[in-house]
Formats: sequence, structure tokens, C-alpha cells
Amino acid sequence: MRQHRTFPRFRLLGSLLLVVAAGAAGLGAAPGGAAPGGAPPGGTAASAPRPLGDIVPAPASVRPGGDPYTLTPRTRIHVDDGAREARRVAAYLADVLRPSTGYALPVVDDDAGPGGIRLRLTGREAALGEEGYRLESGRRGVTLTARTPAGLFHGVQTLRQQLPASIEEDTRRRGPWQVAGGTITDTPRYGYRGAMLDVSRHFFTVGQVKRYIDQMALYKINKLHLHLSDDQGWRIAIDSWPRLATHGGSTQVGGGPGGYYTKAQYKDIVAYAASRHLEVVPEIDMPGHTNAALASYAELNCDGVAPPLYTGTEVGFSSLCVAKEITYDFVDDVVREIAALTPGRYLHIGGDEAHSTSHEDYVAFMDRAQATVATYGKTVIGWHQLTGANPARGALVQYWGLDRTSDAEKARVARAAQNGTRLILSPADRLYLDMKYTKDTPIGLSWAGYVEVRRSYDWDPGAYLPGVPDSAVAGVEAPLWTETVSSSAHIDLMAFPRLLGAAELGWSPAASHDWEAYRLRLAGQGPRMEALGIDFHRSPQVPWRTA
Ligand code: TNX
Repeated sequence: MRQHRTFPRFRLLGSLLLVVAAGAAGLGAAPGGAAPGGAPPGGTAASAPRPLGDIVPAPASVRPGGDPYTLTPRTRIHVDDGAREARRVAAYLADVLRPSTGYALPVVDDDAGPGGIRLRLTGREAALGEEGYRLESGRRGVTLTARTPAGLFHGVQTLRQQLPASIEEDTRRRGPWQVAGGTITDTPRYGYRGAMLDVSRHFFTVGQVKRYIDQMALYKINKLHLHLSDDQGWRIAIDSWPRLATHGGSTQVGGGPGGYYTKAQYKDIVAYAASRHLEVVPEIDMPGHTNAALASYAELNCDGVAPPLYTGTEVGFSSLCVAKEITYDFVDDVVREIAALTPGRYLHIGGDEAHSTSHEDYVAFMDRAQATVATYGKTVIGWHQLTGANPARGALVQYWGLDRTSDAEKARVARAAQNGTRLILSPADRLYLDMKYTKDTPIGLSWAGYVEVRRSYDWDPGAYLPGVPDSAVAGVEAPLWTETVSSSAHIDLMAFPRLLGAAELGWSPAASHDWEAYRLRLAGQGPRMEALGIDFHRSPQVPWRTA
């Protein structure tokens, strides 16, 4: 969470007042409290706390008012007696707040303490749903209320963002550590708010994945989709087919050493994600995008000859051998082993760009692969090409088309939606984080065009595809393909700040959608990303608060 530091370069400018459409909330974009980021030791910056609701994603309802709460060296974090899960969230909160405040912030079991920070889990308050929370802040303390630990956790992210950006620093900073007074009541628009990392084209270590998980959690993303296999690399150990990882995982785009996760490492990622209330969605892309598997086992090829490993970036040349029964033994073994490692509901089977598979073969293969996923108790996700076959009942499809996608293809997806298939929206010319922002972006692709921050944010998932009602949209996901992305610095540059826009599209009510208001709130995240060491794209579309 606190690696790759850079020195914060931001200072606040004055305060800019903006009004977002979210309820009756009047939100100021600045001033984010005293001593942002790198205020010099000894510097004083008396100021009001960050206005309530001046966070990303925008909360559903904000009622500012009353005195702020100020953290002190005596502040305690209270949880109800015996609430183990609330205690875990409280411990996470304390870990975030201790280094920069230098306060002890003990987590204490009682529900009648004298103010301070209180985390409450309650069975009542049905309106808060599975992930919602209420934050009440006043002179005596801050209370977070939720029905679920996930709701409390999201509330903690709100509390964290209400504090000055310097709260994110890993060494002691000067306060005051204030939370504006008032009440936020907040529930997400969509249940599926994802980010995908392609660990196949370039391999990313467990530590790099955890760093990205921590960044996602701050913005209430709740799904981590891992693209675990592709032509260039197989990244997860499978006991029944060991060469998939040891041979298929031994290189990557450009010919580097590649790598793979042992089962213990994958479980570690899953557990870490769960501790941040993210569900891991593993993807094994089939029947195309399979050269790494085909190179590892000759018998998976129709001609019985294993191709060489592949380190280029072409797509669409590989296919599992649909006519061979051993192919389905392979699918069964892989799906069974991955399902057993994955507590989450979903298993993504890819299904995109199967250009070397005939239509009949594609349909036959996807029917069997989907049945296998069901056998092992998981819900199928497939790229939207699955709508050209027979999406299983309950399957989700992930739409990655773009404006220029043909009407016929869009209509096919809409028909599937009308027939009950729910959609995850990842339009390539909006949410593909591997697209360059402009022609000058040093890495990235541009086949879907350049995608600056405004273009990425400024659309409505609920009204995006003709004929697809909002009710058919499960949520949004921002994929990061990694043909040109090979380090955490690259992830930072491509994902930030666009990932925040994706998070807001997934969480915030449609009525709050407003670019002018968003860009000011986003600007307020600059010092916070700086403090976290995220070297983001300084888009000229955003009035970043700089010195
Ligand atoms: C399309 S999206 C792909 C990926 C590439 C990506 C690059 C999808 C399902 N397939 O194989 O990595 O474009 O932007």
C-alpha cells in the first residue's frame, strides 16, 4: 500500500465551489484540509476540513452540517462487543491512519465509549443493502453504520478520503485531522465494479497485484478480474497439467522470463483481495488465445504438434482442438482446480477473438465449457462474443465493443440482454486502460482510439447500448491489457486517473453524473494519489491542485 513513493508536489490553490447533482449536496472541491501532501514541517495551513462528499466516487446522498470531528492522540476506534468482522475493518482503518497521524488509535470492544470513531454492524437498515453505509460526523465523533463488513469497509474509504491527503503518507505529518460534519448515506448503483489485470502478456508479481488491489479498494472497486492465460503465457499452476505453468508460463511479450503463481500464491492474492472486500474473477481464455497451453502439450493440438512459445502481440491465431476429447479433459481439470482455489462466484472463460475456430466449433466448445463451469459451481462470464453462441442461463457477458462496432453485433448483444443475460460493460473506447490518452502517451495501444479522462468518464452505462435496459447491466469493468505495460509505474500511468472514472460510473447514481463537477473532485484526488506514490497521468482536462 505504501511503496513506490514520490515526493508530493501538490499544494492547494484556493477553494473552488461546485455543486453536484447528487441530492442536495453542496460540495466544495477544495480545500482538502491543512498540510496537503508535502507541507513542509513547521508549515501552518489553518483551514476548513474537506467539504463533506468531496470524494470519488460521489456518494449517493450528502447532508453537510454541524461541527467537524477532529482526530486526537486520544481517539479510539470502537466496535461492538464480539463483532469480529467489524474489528477486522477497524484494524485496517487503524493501519491507514496510524503512520501519518502518529496516534495510537486503539481498537476497543465496547459500544458505549465517549465518542471517537465507531464502526457498527446492524441487521436493521435494510436500505443500506449489501455494500452501503452511513457516515455520521460531528464534534464528538464519526460513526459508520452498515449491514455488512463490505459496507463498513466502503465507509472507511469515505472516511479516509474526507481526511487530508497527507493521511496517506507513511511518515508522521502535521494535522489537523478533521472530518467535516454531517451525514453521508451511500449505496452503489451497480454490484459489479471491476478492474482487470492481464498478467499473461506481462507477468506481475504477487506484490504488484496487491499494490493494485490496495489502490482499487480506495475507490470502492469490488472485483479483481485476473486474465491468467493467453497466447503469451499461462500464469497459474495446474497440478494435473504441470507444464502449463512451467513451460507455458516461462516467457512473455518481448521474451522476458514470464512467471506464474503457485497455488499458494494465488490463494494469497485471493485472501488479500478478500481482506479489501474484492472478489477475484479468474479468467482462462478459451478456445482462442491458447498458444501457451498448446505449446505446453502437443496432444491439445489437432495435428499433435506443439507450436513454439509466442512472445509477439498478434491475436487470433491459436485454438484448442475442438474435435478432440482430450480438450475437454483439459478444460475439466483446469476449471475444477481453479474453481477449488477460488471462493468467488465467477469463472471467466474468455471466448473472444476465436478467429481460428469455425463458428460451429466455437458454439460446440462454448456449450461444453459453460457446462463444465456449472458443474464446479461457478457462474460463467464470457467476452460478448459468447452472445454469438448460447450463453448459459445466468451467465454474464462482458461487452468490449466500441462506437464503431456494427449495429448487428450490438443488436445481438441487446437480444441476449433482453433474454436475461446480464452485461458487464467495458467499452474499449471508454474503459480500456491500455489505450493511450493521446498520441504522446509513451506506452499503450490505440486501436480503439485515444481515450482521455473525459471520454473515459463521460457516458452512462445504463443507457449505453441501444435496447439494453439499465436493469440488464450488472456493472462496469476497466480492463488493463499489458502488451505494452510491464511495471507498477506503467500500471499507475495507464490506470490513473481513468480507474477513478470507472469506479464512479459503477458506484455513483446516474443523477450525479456531471463532468464539470467530476473533474473538480478528481482534481482533489491528485494530492492523495501523490501521497500514495501513484504516478498518474496529469491530464490537462483536470485542474489538478498543484503548488
Ligand atoms: C483485445 S478485449 C483483446 C485482447 C487485447 C486487447 C488489447 C479482448 C477480449 N481481446 O486480447 O489484449 O484487445 O487492447
